[in-house]
Order: sequence, then structure tokens, then C-alpha cells
Amino acid sequence: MTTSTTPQAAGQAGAPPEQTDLLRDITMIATIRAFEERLKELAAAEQVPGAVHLAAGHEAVAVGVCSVLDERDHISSTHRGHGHALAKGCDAVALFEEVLGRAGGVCAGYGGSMHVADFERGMLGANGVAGGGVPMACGAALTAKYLATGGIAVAFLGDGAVNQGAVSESLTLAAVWDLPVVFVVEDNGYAQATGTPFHLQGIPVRQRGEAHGVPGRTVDGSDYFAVREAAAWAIGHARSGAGPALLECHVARLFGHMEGFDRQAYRGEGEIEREWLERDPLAVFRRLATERGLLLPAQIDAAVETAWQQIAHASERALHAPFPSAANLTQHVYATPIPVKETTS
Ligand SMILES: Cc1ncc(C[n+]2csc(CCOP(=O)(O)OP(=O)(O)O)c2C)c(N)n1
Ligand SMILES: [Mg+2]
Repeated sequence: MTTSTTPQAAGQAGAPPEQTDLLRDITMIATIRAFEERLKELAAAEQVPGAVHLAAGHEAVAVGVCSVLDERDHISSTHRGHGHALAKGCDAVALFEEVLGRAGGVCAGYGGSMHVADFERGMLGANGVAGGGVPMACGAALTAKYLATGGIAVAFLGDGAVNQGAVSESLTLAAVWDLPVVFVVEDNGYAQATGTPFHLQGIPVRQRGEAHGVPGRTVDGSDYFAVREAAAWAIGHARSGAGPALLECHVARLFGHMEGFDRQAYRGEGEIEREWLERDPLAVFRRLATERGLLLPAQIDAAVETAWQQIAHASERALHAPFPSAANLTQHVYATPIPVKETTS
């Protein structure tokens, strides 16, 4: 798949989405879903080395936000980062290859699911450390401000990551330095098996931002239209020089915390089924776009079908791609790579 289908190319803060933008963005929402569904199958078949966290249910946040970004902008991501990477323009084949540990991956197969990064696309990386990407986004924002590039940075983070000390530090620094950074919190109600009523004490994340001097908005993160509008405000605010902003996006985590290990016994009776019915971003998009007369059902079906086909093709290509050579084992690890003998066994 090429990057021409990515949402960020034509995004403009404040502009209502054109039909071509909507088709591009629903294609990307479906692309992320298809990527995650395919990866779920591959993980179940034990074809994926390392841990895999899927972002089904979070897609409208990645796409709604990245559709307002442009090439000057950077994002940092979480351990649940495939959707952010795709929405920021990373190539689907190279992403599959990375997650499958192949040489053609975005990090040459050295990173895997939790470390996908692509600096050329402004994707600073997924991160195995909860909240670990947040100070990095502040660094990118400081650079953009210092060099006057006009760019901004977005830090995606989860509700659990909000409790990391580095996030409080980042909010403080962003506020006192007026950094062009937007904190996008994907509140899916859980940090692993721990619910937000306990770990956030039921206090809205937006109030955390406001307590640090960062203004915010709360939004239904299953609704692409609502996210895009709020993102246009937050990104416009940051880009204008007014300083940081925060979006508290409520989403559903439609799969378990992590592939293979989570039976989700901690979830309420009927909760998962209800979330699929009411909070699936693909279904919400379809309902709102057709109710508002923005797109025809057949147009949405065609976009979704295209996405599914492209992802099937991308995963096949990646599955047949070569693994890195053992001789290159220490490349990208040490400043001066140590030669390793290739073995034939
Ligand atoms: C600093 C740190 N502490 C603990 C963990 C273990 N851990 C992995 S994912 C996770 C929950 C993160 O929850 P949240 O930020 O809400 O993201 P979600 O998984 O819900 O997308 C935790 C605690 C970690 N990766 N990093
Ligand atoms: Mg969470």
C-alpha cells in the first residue's frame, strides 16, 4: 500500500471535511481495523514474535487527529500504536514486516509491535513504557518552536499512562514553555485490568490538564467527526502559538488488553457486546455519514472493501519477506556494530 491514502496529507485545522477527505479517512479507519484483525489472526497462529496490543475501537482518534496534521508534525505513540503509525502515513507492508520481525520493517525488524517508528513520516515511535512517548513529543514540540518550523507535536497516551510522573512533568513543561503540543488521551476505561473509577478515581483526565494549565476538551472518541472537530481546535490552538492543549477521548477497547493472555474476566456482563454494538468507530462513522447525507452506504462499503483487500495483500507480502540476517544482529544496537558470524544451522 502506498502512503497516498493517508489522512494527514490534506488536513487543515478548522476546515469541514470534503467528501474526498471523508472517503480517505473512512478508508484509513477500515485499514487500521483490517490491520488489527489480521494481526489478531497471525498472533493466534503464533506467527508474531513478542507482545501485541490491538487498537480496535480507538481508530477514530488516530484518524481524526492525524487528518488535521501535516508533514511538519510529529507524533509519539503508545504500546497500542499500529493505528497511529498507519494514520501518520507509515506504509502497511513495512509495518507488518516490522511486527513480524522482517528485514524490510520500518525499524528493519529490530523493534516489533511496541517499537514501530518512522521518523520520515514524523512517527517518533510506539513505546513499551506507559507514558514514555509523552516527553518525547514535548521535545519535538520544543524543537519545532525553537527552529520555527510551524510544526506541532501530538502525544498519544492512555488513561493509565496519565498516572505516570513523566506525564505530569510534560504537562507542566508544555504549559510553562507554551509548547506547540497536543496531548491526546485515549481513555478506554482500563489500564490493563484496572478500571478508571479506581485508578483515576473517576476524575476526568481533562481536569488533570487544566490543573497544569493545559486547556482541554472531552470528546466521544468513537466518533470520527467529533474527534476531527476537537482536533482542529486543539491543533489550531497549538499551531497558533497559544501553547499546549489536551483532548480527552472516550473510546472502547474492543479486544483484550493484549493478544493471547487476557480472558477479560474483569469486564461487566454484556459489556463487550454492548461496546461492539454502540461504540465501534466503523459503525458510528457509517451511521453518522449516511444520516447526515455526507456519503452513500455503497461508497462506504467500497472504501471498507478496498481497505480489507489492501491489508490482505500487505500481510501476504510481509509473511513472505525475509528475516534480518544474523550477521547484522548488532547493527543499530551499538554505535560500532560488532561482526557476527552467519551460521547455516
Ligand atoms: C512505566 C510502565 N509501567 C507499567 C507498565 C505495564 N503496562 C503495560 S500496558 C499498561 C496499562 C496501560 O494502560 P493505558 O495507558 O490506559 O493504555 P491501554 O492499554 O488501555 O491502551 C501497563 C500498566 C508499563 N508498560 N510501563
Ligand atoms: Mg486504558
